[in-house]
Amino acid sequence: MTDITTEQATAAASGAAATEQFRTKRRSETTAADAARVDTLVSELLTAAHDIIRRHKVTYAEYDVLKSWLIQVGEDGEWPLFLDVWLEHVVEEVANAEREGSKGTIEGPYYIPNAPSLAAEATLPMRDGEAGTPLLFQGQVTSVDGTPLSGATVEIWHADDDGYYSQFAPGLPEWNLRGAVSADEQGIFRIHTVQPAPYQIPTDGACGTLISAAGWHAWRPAHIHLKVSAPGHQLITTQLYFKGGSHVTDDIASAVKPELILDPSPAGDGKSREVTYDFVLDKA
Ligand code: MBD
Ligand code: FE
Repeated sequence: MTDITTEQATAAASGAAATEQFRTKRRSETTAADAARVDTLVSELLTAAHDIIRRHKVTYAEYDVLKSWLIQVGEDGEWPLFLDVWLEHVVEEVANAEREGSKGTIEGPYYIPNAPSLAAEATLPMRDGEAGTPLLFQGQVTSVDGTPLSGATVEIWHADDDGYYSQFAPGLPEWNLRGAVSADEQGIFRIHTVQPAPYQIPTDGACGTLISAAGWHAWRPAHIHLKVSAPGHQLITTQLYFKGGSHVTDDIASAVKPELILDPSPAGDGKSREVTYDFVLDKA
């Protein structure tokens, strides 16, 4: 074993990586907002905080705890984690309220663009003997009118059997369990991977401190992240979960929807599982 594989995953290291990723991937339309909008949104947020302070007679001791905690979120690089776990689901709900095709859900902090390109039937990059039940995830990408979408891309990323994401935990190959699959002329894809494990958000950083101080749990159900796109269509960012899995009904990030739950069946070989899930994209 090399040094790097024995290194522990820490909140601060994954927080720093998530902060860095965000700086490079940030949606460009979000760069400008007009002053009136900033005034409205920030004023209402502050008024809501003022009301809470009055209603609950917040003390100076509590105010100081809040201040130190906010400072710690920044020092641990956990703003991406905090925001994606506790706010993003409502941003997603508002953004995609009018969509007719497949459901989306939050992106979370661990997407990396430009993953290796893979053929329509492919195995995700993984280590020899990668732990976890082998899973064949297959389906077809169509338009809302039913047309199969040739030229569709299925970007996929997920945690390993220990709940770790490549590039956010030490010791994993760079693109482990990440890929950009080009579907065939019929929009069909067949992706061979392993089932991810439930994900526990880091407990040793500021988000972990909040979770234990509030008596919450730190878990997300096992999930596969996807971005599905095709020419002339709206990109869908989504996640898929597993029926009966731990925390499917109490996701810390509130990102589960009934339409997003897979129920894989045993494959013919007796040791793997397979599931079909089709994506329907709205026109651009
Ligand atoms: C994750 O894997 C995730 O998907 C989200 C939304 C937040 C933290 C970790
Ligand atoms: Fe995730």
